[in-house]
Amino acid sequence: MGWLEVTKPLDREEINRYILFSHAVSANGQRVEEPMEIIITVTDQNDNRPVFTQDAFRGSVLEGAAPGTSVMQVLAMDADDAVTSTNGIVAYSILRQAPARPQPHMFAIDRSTGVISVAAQGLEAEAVPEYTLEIRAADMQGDGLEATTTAVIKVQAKDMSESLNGSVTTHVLNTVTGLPAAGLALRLAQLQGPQWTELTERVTDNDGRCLPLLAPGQAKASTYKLRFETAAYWQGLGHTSFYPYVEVVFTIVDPAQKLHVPLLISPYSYTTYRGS
Ligand SMILES: [Ca+2]
Ligand SMILES: [Ca+2]
Repeated sequence: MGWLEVTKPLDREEINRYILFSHAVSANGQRVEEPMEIIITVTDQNDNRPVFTQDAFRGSVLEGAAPGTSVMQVLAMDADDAVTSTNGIVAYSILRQAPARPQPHMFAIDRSTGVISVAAQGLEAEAVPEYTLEIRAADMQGDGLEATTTAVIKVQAKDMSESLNGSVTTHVLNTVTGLPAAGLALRLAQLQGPQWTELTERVTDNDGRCLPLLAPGQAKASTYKLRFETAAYWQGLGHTSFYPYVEVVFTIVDPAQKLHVPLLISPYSYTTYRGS
């Protein structure tokens, strides 16, 4: 019987396997058997913490992106064994989101891949142009040594100024709450001779917006009337309104331009202006 002893510390990350050839000899030095191969596998110790491949990761997302949309990926390497142990298996999590608006969990991260995706609705470039996430990576599938990094996510505005030339759009804001007015019906009509001809009918969405009343290229040099059913909207909220409806009459001179006609309403007042 013979004992093998290590003469200095072994590091799996340096050499993970030793192959020894040994043979037994008799007391007088005679070979008594053929050489034998001994394989020694160095069992891993978790002596390496995960290391992010970048100090900060940068990504971007289009505002209004739906939950589930992939945004970016972070990556941490771990030199330890990830095959026969969990010492090198990294798990990711989000520690903090700044700012925590409109709510603190706008993003989610895939534990094993580090892919960051949108978790909630409400990404708006005007409100929050950039988020900073503090990301944690920990080995042993999240229970071991850890490292942190930041992921900076830019929220890109939907720039429709080019594509909406020759269109008419609106949005409605409730000035009592300061929030978009949702579920408000409106209609666009065009003056043709002495008659108003109705062109489109819309209902505002949760952002107080709706599809363009006139699609790009549809506007004509003409007079239009936008009618907002404000009383029905206020009744739906349990209020009475001084104005049964609001009509905004405007003239388009240059049909190539983009025209935005917002309405700001309370039960007792309304404001409109020419936007673009
Ligand atoms: Ca190790
Ligand atoms: Ca490790």
